[in-house]
Amino acid sequence: MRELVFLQVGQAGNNCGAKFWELISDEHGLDANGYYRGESDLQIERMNVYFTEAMGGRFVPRCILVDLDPGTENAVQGTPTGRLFRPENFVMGRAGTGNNWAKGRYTDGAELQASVMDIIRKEAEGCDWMQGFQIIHAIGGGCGSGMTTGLMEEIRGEWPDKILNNFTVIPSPKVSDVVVEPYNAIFSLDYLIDNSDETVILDNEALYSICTNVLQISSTFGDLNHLISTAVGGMTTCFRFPGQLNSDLRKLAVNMVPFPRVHFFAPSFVPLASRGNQPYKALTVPNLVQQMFDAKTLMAACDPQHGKYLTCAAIFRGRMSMAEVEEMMINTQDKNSAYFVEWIPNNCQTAVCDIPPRGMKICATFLANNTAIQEVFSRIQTAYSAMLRRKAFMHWYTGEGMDEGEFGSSEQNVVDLISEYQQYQQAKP
Ligand SMILES: Nc1nc2c(ncn2[C@@H]2O[C@H](COP(=O)(O)OP(=O)(O)OP(=O)(O)O)[C@@H](O)[C@H]2O)c(=O)[nH]1
Ligand SMILES: [Mg+2]
Repeated sequence: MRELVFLQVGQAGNNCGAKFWELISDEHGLDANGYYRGESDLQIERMNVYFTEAMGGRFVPRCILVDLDPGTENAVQGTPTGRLFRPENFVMGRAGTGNNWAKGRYTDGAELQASVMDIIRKEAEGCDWMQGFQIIHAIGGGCGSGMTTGLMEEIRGEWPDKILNNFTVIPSPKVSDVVVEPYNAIFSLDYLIDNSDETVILDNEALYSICTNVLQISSTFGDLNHLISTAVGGMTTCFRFPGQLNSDLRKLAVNMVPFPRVHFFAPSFVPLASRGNQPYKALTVPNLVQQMFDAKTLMAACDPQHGKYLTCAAIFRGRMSMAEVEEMMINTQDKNSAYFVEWIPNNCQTAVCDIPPRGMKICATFLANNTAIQEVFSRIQTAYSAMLRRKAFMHWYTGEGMDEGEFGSSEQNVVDLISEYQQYQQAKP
């Protein structure tokens, strides 16, 4: 079995992670205590990818829950699936970092790292043939950002050949008013560029627009996290259910990542729907394809029409004609060929999984490796550079032992990545 080890770090990581486990435990037929009550062998066939079968036939998420803020443990335990998690897999500190990346990376977070690694090792040893790690976290605060980078460094050292896949929540002033978020985000991006194999961008700025402009609902964390869980659930469909295409992290990486640093994917999930409110309109495959390529549904604040698709993957779910799906996808690419780089032929992968999520007939998840993602990085870097010019708030970081030089080198790495995207966007065959 190709098992995954899942980590959720910080407040956002744990909130979104809890929603993800709620969604997949339901899709795989588990009740609130982790007992299988499903009706199809397909639900159970790949259960081991995310769950370990414990004594008495109970399925336990292979998940480690980390936060420096001790309140998170209760918050997760209060969710509908709170009892699923192994109590020993909660690692909590004494207090949050107060949005300080350096505390998560070098001081408070570093102190807790050894206990997290012990649990990760235990989970990894219990695996038959682990494929890699998934980490869900935000990079605007201090713990999910700084502590995650520390953990990734240790994981890389111990399992250099395993895939590291991040689900990364990007900060936006529309959702939060913490001024130092661009600092925390750039320090983390610097690290993700060099050490993550696949990073799925979950941009609060885009999620906020989807809620307010498209769905016209409130934009509480609950609303944003619902959208996030649909995308993460959708992307992991091929890992969780039988099928051939992109069926594990490595296959997905091979198809999606043309150059090691260019591994940031913008996801979308269609049809868009708010919590507890499924779309009532009968949908067709052409509807799904049209919405999927629409910038409004993208969970990263960038416009694909400003860039080019290097690669992309679409995962359709529900009963539908494979031939129709293939035809629609090829038509759309032909009509929009100017938006796909010519030098990667067949750069769009399509998979169909018969089983739709609960309450839906058909839906699709789209992952785009599009050069327009540079707009997200530019937005953060512009805010970062304005503050750095005056060395504003720098003392909070140097006070935790961070070197002033790191401010410049982190920014440079992100600036370089932006120009790499630009270069690939303009490259001719
Ligand atoms: N989408 C989403 N974003 C969140 C959520 N909670 C916090 N955020 C965002 O995440 C960033 C802050 O990260 P947190 O996860 O709260 O911080 P942390 O990792 O717990 O770190 P500290 O509390 O600073 O130690 C900000 O940009 C918030 O707007 C959430 O539940 N969902
Ligand atoms: Mg916190």
